[in-house]
Amino acid sequence: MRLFISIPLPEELLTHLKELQILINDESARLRFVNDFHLTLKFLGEVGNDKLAPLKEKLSLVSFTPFDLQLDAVGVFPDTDHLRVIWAGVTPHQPVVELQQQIDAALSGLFPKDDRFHPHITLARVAFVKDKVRYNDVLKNVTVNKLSFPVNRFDLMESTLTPGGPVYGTLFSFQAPKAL
Ligand code: 2AM
Repeated sequence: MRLFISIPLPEELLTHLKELQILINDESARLRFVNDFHLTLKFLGEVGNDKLAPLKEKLSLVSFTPFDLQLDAVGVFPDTDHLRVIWAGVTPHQPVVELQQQIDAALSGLFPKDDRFHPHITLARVAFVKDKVRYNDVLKNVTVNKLSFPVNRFDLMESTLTPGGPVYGTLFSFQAPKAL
């Protein structure tokens, strides 16, 4: 099975992320919009059934303090000259990066470490760009509502590839201990 680990997002945020998808849409680029938003912490790829129990056990040992994130400006991967992924940012980076590093450390020996982690919420993947200057301008003019949301859980997700695009399902949730 194809697995990844991500932070689920609250309903109020999803509404605004859908609005952002409308704002980033322009005839200067052909986009493939995602219809299931999440903040990916680690992509695990194809994982054999035999690895599932140790994976779950190691993830259950990850302990983190709940934190708040704020939605931030729209950005692109890899850069404005090569537009492949359009995403919404989050701030601050530090608590998400720390959680990602804890997960990486917990899974060392089972999965390779991620050296480059940049927290983001993918809005769309770019099929092709007709006018790069114009499209970068469109992106620059998108105003993001800097909504705050709590992070107190991460999920082990399964991605099933279908002709209509990937379908995601939650296998297990890992809850942060309740704040005192
Ligand atoms: P992203 O959209 O947040 O960038 C499930 O496939 C998720 O894993 C995707 O949403 C993607 O996160 C992330 N991912 C990271 N590396 C990937 C890869 N090599 N192939 C597919 N998905 C990957």
